[in-house]
Amino acid sequence: MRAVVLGLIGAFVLSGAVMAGEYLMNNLGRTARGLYVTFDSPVVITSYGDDLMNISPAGEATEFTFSGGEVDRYGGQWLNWEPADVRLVSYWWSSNTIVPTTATGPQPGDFESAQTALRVVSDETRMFRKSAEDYEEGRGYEQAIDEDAWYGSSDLAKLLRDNEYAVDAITASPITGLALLDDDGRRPAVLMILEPTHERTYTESEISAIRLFVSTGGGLFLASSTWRADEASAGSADAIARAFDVSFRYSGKLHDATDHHSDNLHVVRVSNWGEHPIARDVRGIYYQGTYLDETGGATVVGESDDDAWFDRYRAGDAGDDVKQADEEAGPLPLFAVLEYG
Ligand SMILES: [Ca+2]
Ligand SMILES: [Ca+2]
Repeated sequence: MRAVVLGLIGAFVLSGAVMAGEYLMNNLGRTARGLYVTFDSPVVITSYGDDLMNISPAGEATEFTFSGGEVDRYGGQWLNWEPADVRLVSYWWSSNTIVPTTATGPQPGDFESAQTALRVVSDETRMFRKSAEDYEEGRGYEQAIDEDAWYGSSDLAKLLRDNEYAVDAITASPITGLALLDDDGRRPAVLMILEPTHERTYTESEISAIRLFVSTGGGLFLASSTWRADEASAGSADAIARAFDVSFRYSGKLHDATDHHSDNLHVVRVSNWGEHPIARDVRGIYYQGTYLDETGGATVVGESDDDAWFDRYRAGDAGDDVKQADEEAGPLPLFAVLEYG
């Protein structure tokens, strides 16, 4: 295959005086059915082939989609364009059948990057600011990847970086497919949404963008602590989860009287792990939050003990650390993995 690629590049060089060309390899890891390319100035695609037979639009443009066929894993699509000095800036493959609509045009978020790096983007569009005494200008936000106070996520970011991941944050809403791209037009491997705040809920268009990101090959790491009856909007994570037929239990917090940290019955040590690769070598995690109410098509990979329970928030309190008869008992699902799209 490599020889074929080199041969094609050679052909492009020979014809480079009047037109430019590129061979784009499908490195999605599976069969592709659509390709989106974008240039820094308008071009005419003078020739292309052979696997994706349809091009849209037909004339001069800066963005094109190819469809109407299949490209095997590690196969590719070649294309030539003119003028030759225009640069192809980015491209995405899709495993889904692409039906370009002339009304709105293809959206880059509809496509998977051919260049997905080991990059994790943390959602910091809705950071919760700690109280005044905890706050320093430019800092003091819960779960911020640069925050090294106890409520920050700098330890998690460091762990990811130590394992070769690049970690950065999206800070401006709305979340869109384009907003997740880096400066080179590459999509991240994973979008991380850790405990959305009490502030603004996620809009329908953002949730659609997140679902599209996942259905076209992106990863989503979604976590929720908990939320109270009088803080309904803090259930933002739940609205995202429901887009994948999963939900977080409302208004309460997991407790375990026999496995917890220090005196905190609600900081539960979780030791029951399934066989999934994501749980491999995991022995214990301290966990604070609600549980997964509906798990839909997801595979539960971590659950509580039998003697854990869901301590419900009652009117005016945040639970009483005592199990009442009507409170759900373990085992309760806490971690789940869903293949989607
Ligand atoms: Ca226990
Ligand atoms: Ca209780």
